[in-house]
Amino acid sequence: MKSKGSRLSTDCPVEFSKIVSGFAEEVKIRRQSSQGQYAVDSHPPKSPELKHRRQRSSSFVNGKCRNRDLTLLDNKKAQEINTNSHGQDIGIKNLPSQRELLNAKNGIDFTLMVAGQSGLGKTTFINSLFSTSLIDDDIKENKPIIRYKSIVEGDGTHLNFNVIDTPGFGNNMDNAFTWRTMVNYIDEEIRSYIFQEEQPDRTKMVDNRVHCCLYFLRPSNKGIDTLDVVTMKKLAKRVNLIPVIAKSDLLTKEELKNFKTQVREIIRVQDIPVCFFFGDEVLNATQDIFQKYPFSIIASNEYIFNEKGEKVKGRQYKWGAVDIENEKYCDFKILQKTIFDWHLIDLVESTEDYYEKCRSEMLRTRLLKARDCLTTKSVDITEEQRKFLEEEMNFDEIEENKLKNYKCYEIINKTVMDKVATEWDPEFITRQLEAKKKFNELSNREISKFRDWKKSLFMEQENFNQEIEQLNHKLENLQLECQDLEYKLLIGKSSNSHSTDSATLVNVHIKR
Ligand SMILES: Nc1nc2c(ncn2[C@@H]2O[C@H](COP(=O)(O)OP(=O)(O)OP(=O)(O)O)[C@@H](O)[C@H]2O)c(=O)[nH]1
Ligand SMILES: [Mg+2]
Repeated sequence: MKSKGSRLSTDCPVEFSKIVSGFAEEVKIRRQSSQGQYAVDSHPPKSPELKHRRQRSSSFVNGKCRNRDLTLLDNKKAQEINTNSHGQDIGIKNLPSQRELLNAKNGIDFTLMVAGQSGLGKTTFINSLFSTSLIDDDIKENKPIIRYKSIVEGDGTHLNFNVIDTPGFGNNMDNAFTWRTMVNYIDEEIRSYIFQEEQPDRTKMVDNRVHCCLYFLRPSNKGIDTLDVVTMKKLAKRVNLIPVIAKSDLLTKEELKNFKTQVREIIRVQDIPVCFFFGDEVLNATQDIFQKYPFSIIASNEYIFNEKGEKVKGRQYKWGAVDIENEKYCDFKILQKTIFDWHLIDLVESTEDYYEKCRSEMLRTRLLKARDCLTTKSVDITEEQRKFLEEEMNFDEIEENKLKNYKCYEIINKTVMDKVATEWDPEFITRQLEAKKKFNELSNREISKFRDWKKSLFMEQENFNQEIEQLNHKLENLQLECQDLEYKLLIGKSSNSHSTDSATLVNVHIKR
């Protein structure tokens, strides 16, 4: 694993991992209750190390790290931009420190999702991270997705930390589409942020975009469930996914090693991208994640005494105890540092890049929808407006239009264009597909019912026809019998009377 010192330029200036773990005493974790109020868990400072950390300045704006920006400016360049063409100071020397203050004031928004099948210790892990019951498992809300908000304060800045828990995942009888809830949630938060940015008042913007998803895998020696493979595939395209092996204390050292290799192989073969959004510029600096995953973790909310007699978070067994923060036994501490110390900024910035792509795609789609409306004439606009759009707008090079794009929004009513956002909404599409599936099932059922019905009608008709034929046959026989009888009767009569002429008799017989 890379040492922290080797990648100072992208390191998070505040060691949030120490702050979030209960052993950094300066911690203030404010949990947001369902009523929107914050409860404060505060720990008075004890360690002298905190003094040192307090002196380290911290600065972020929209997830940008001060250190990273400053390394871009060498001294000469800084001198140049501080002075005008006559070499006079133009007063922007203090810009970095002003920016630092501003950044520290804004804090940093970070959202972590924990996903994976039920009972693998997601909730326990989050509570172990914070050494406090951030997630209250006694309050059982019957929801597939629950967001917990907290503010972690320290070193003159703060972390607006959100945890997305996904309780009960994979507990249904049919789990074929259970991943949809998480995927929809992630997509929806992106859309919601785009929508917020378009509002006139952007001071109250809430950033719930998911920056990282820890996917918990069941410890086993039989590979990964199909449900996990499918879910990871879907999530990995939308969020920085980091697979972790849950409850790794249930495997022996050898089993764990083999399982890690198996997981890496499955992930490679199935083409599941880990931390998909990391761009080329941070790929080298983030190699530790790619070399280390899947992180093996043991979670616990209990405290034990280690061999040195120190009180530590750990699990007690009949045969002994495990300190979960000891890197000899699991990667809990390394994962905590990876997320909060070493790659917090990378996770936030890379998500920002993904967001930019989504935003640009969505706005582009709106303009193309406007072109469709124009060509299909499905929107009511004046001749003058149509002329403007047809002559002035270049739909092939949207960027070239600059402010004309805005005019296009104005002319083709935004609601018309927003329709496409709904139409492209994965939830809408899924529901539409479901409705279509249901409709097809229903119509297939009715069609087969109708076929059975038709078949039985045909059979009945066949039976009737046969009956009719038999009756006709009987009738014919009866008629013949009648004729014979009548004939016999006439013969008998004629032999008795001799008077009736035989011609009439024959005539009657022929008529019959
Ligand atoms: N052996 C072992 N048990 C663990 C570990 N982590 C959690 N557990 C136990 O596993 C059980 C389930 O843990 P939870 O944290 O509730 O699991 P979850 O993933 O949140 O489950 P759902 O909320 O149902 O999705 C609890 O009894 C935990 O004490 C671990 O690392 N090792
Ligand atoms: Mg849980």
